[in-house]
Amino acid sequence: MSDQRGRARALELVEEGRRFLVSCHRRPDADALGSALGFAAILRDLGKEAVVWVPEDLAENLRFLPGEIARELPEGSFDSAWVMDTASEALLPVGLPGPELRGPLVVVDHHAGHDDVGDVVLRDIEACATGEVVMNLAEALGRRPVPRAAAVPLYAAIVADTGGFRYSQTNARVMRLGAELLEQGADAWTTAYELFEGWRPERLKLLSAILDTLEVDCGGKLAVLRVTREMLARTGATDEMVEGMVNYGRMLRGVEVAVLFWEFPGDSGALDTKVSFRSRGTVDVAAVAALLGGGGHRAAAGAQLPRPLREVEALTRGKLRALLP
Ligand SMILES: [Mn+2]
Repeated sequence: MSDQRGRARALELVEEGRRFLVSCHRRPDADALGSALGFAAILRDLGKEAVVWVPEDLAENLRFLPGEIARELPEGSFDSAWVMDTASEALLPVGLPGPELRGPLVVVDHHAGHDDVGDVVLRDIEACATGEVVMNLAEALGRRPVPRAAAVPLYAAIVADTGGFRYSQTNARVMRLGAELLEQGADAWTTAYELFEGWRPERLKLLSAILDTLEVDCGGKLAVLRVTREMLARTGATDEMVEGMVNYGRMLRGVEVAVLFWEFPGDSGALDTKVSFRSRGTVDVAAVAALLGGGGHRAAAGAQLPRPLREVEALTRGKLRALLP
């Protein structure tokens, strides 16, 4: 089901506006940042001024994405502010200016679980990526095929969220979007290498340490992995390198759900626990994550709790055992 309530208003805001602030959720991934860069390129193609603003360090594997990104919020006001791939108020960029400076806040998204964030919401939960929602918006704005400057970031957005055109939302429509972006200048191997390969030795050593923690539960249907601060210190790996490690649990034949418990520095100075879920599709892990105060998609979701790893693990495994008898 699509949420098209905001579509007419979003198109109006593009047509009426002159200067746009474009951003994405905290700790951006390729869909979030690629959608922001791609949308900004489409706005510029329409003769508008677009500022892409991301007030934090970018993960190393996103640095190949073309387009200028402001770390500091530029001077002046905006006619509207657009935040990509965001379903929750808590994930809005830190320091997002108030309505008097930024204008209406437009949220562009494809997550099923969400709160009421955004004055205008453009959400399509059937889209494979927010990048696809941006391409549909481009179509309504008469900008298809998308301008060449938008092709690399939007291709990265779709490749990342479909796991390289592998996950269940991959279909003929999604492949046609990919084909258009390749025709407009994206490169398949460069993108795949930057997003999925190009690892540092510390990351491979971290993977080895994580695999050592593997436990299989629920008659082979649940794979459990862990990351502690000690493992990160021992291997020299960074938190950023943990991204995607949960996928290794799902690779096991017979596993329906993989879960990774990750000690993560919390706001209070104590350690939080992040929980990452992956499902093969039969179990809705977004619903499990929601029980822990998190969210996400049916097959990929997460949560973060201000409690020690062992406690969060016991709580989570209890909930998963009820779903995986
Ligand atoms: Mn996404």
